[in-house]
Amino acid sequence: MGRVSELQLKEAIANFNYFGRLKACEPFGSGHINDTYRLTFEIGDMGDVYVILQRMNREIFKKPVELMENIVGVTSHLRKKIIKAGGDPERETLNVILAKDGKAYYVDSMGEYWRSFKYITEATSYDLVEKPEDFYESAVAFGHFQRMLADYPAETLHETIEGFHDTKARLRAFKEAVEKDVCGRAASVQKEIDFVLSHEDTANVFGDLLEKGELPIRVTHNDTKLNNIMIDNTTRKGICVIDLDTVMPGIAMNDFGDSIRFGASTAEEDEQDLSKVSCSMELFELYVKGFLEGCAGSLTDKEVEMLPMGAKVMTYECGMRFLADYLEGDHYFKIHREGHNLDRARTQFKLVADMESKWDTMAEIVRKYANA
Ligand code: ADP
Ligand code: GN1
Ligand code: MG
Repeated sequence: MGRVSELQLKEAIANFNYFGRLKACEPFGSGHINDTYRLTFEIGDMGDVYVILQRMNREIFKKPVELMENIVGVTSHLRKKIIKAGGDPERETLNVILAKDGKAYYVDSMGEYWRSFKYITEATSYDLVEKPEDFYESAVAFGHFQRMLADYPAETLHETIEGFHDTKARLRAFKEAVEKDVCGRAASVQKEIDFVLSHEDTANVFGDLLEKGELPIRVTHNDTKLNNIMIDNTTRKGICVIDLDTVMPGIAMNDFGDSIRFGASTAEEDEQDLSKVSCSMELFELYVKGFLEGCAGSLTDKEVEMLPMGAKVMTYECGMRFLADYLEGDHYFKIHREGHNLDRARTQFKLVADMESKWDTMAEIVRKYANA
């Protein structure tokens, strides 16, 4: 896929329904998947307007047209609900800006897909929790997001990444990466590989429960990390859930768990000093409280009971994905330094081990709010 060239960027900008004079164009955010830019347009005397422009990752998203169909469908659904509830649909959901030909995407002359969104103003996406209350608010918003999509026709959603949170399949792919060892890196990370292999039971938990019919399938976000939510700078509420590429049928515990893995960690996802990495029980508790409030009684007893497991499974799965990518030559997640994916994998395994040592506390916290 390669880097975005200036020419390619210019071509994309020229083909969306933008007005005004382009004043600035800068790479934006810290997502690992798409190439995101923030553009600034000056619109006469009305001042500056920002928009988000993204080149979609075509190696990861093989069916970009279907993916955008999902996003248009989901955001239209959310928009109606937000209006009905008296909210602001310009800030509380993503809004797609159409290309000049009326499509929700633009295909450039290199065959790459681009899309654009209105910019959520006066809000911030965080890579680390700055104020614990923000994490609580993000939980309410992610829970509420899931609830707003409870009546979305799931059968109309395309699977944008096959088996995205099929942890069993992820483990099979991991083993293959170890076996092939295309970069000759496996021997140097044997300790991490052993960690993954010794947790096979963690990979099987949800697949087994699903097979037994013990868990409901819902429309879920599937990528609920803290930097995929915009926190309002003034009210500090979780104003808008973004990054809707993986909204698909899934299980509630994964949305809960992915947030814990990223946001309840005491360090950033790529921290190299592992002594700084642990799962904060204070943040875990805030998230449990907020998520259950946001879901507003829609979860079954089994789902609630399995929330801590969601945290462990998502953290384990993500660590395994980072390590597999390291072994395969870093082609999936964007890296910014040598060994970046290995550092990320290590923080995840440290978190899994930490969660295991705090297992009883996590279960107790969940019980406390389940019965509240
Ligand atoms: P990726 O899949 O690469 O993570 P995202 O869609 O999450 O891509 O976008 C990357 C970052 O860009 C986000 O974490 C957020 O900081 C910023 N961003 C994305 N969409 C918007 C938006 N509509 N308004 C403001 N910021 C946004
Ligand atoms: C990716 O797109 P982004 O950066 O928000 C990834 C998630 C991982 C996460 C790890 C489509 O999320 O699954 O959990 O990185 N998204 C995709 O930080 O693979
Ligand atoms: Mg993102």
